[in-house]
Order: sequence, then structure tokens, then C-alpha cells
Amino acid sequence: SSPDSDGCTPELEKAGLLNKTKIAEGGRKLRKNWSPSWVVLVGNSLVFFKDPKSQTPSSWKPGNSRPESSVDLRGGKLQWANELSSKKNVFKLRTVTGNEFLLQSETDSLIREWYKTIQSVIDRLDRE
Ligand code: I3P
Repeated sequence: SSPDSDGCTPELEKAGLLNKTKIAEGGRKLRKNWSPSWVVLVGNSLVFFKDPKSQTPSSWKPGNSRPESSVDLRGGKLQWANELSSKKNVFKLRTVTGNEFLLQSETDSLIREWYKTIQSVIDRLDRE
């Protein structure tokens, strides 16, 4: 049987490296500060970790992998937002609490996969 036979362990949907910046907090605009982030989509949440590659080898241990922040996708809104950046392949995620993030990748196929997967989680939560 599967290790999650009780169905209580959130399903890991996707993980990978994206460029990230937060542009609003509770509806209040923030100054952009792009940085690479290890992004994990698990259950109803998008979880951000510091880019392990930007850290020294000794600072990156499994026990140190505390998330930087985490976003509840329920009620979230996703939209392509190339007009909000000089970078290509940018989309915006807005949470119900009015936090806004831009996520970006140089790789077209990769960013499209992320968009599609996050949108499918939002759609699933909308139907609940
Ligand atoms: C910002 C920085 C960002 C840029 C932003 C600049 O300058 O260059 O990378 O966003 O553009 O203001 P600073 O480092 O001085 O804060 P993009 O890379 O997404 O274009 P913006 O102000 O037009 O959003």
C-alpha cells in the first residue's frame, strides 16, 4: 500500500527553482527584490525556500531547510504579468490576504508548467 494510506499527508505536486519577488503585502505595494527561490507546491500551499545554490555548502543541511515563507493558495488568483517586469515569462500570484508575488523563469516550458499546476490547485480549491 502507499505510504499515505490514511490520505492525510499532503501530496507533493511540484518543486523547482524560480525567480521570485514579493510586490505587495496586504495590498500595500512593496519595492521589488528579485531572488532565486526553491519553490515547492504541496497540498494547498506554495512554499518558498532560500535557493540552496546561493548558500555555502555548510549552511545547507536538511535540518536547515526551514521555509522562508508559505502561501495559502485557496482563493488565490493567477495571471500572466509580463507588463509588470522587464523580464520575460512572469506571472503574478495574488493571495486572498492581498499579498502579491511575481514568479519568473528564463525557460518558457518550465514557467508554463508552473502556471498550469498552480492554477489547477486553485481550481480544485475553488470547487471544494
Ligand atoms: C528595480 C530592479 C528590478 C526591476 C525594477 C527596478 O530597481 O531593477 O529588477 O524589476 O523595475 O525598479 P532597484 O534594484 O533599484 O530596486 P524587473 O527586473 O522586474 O523589471 P520596476 O520598478 O519597473 O518594477
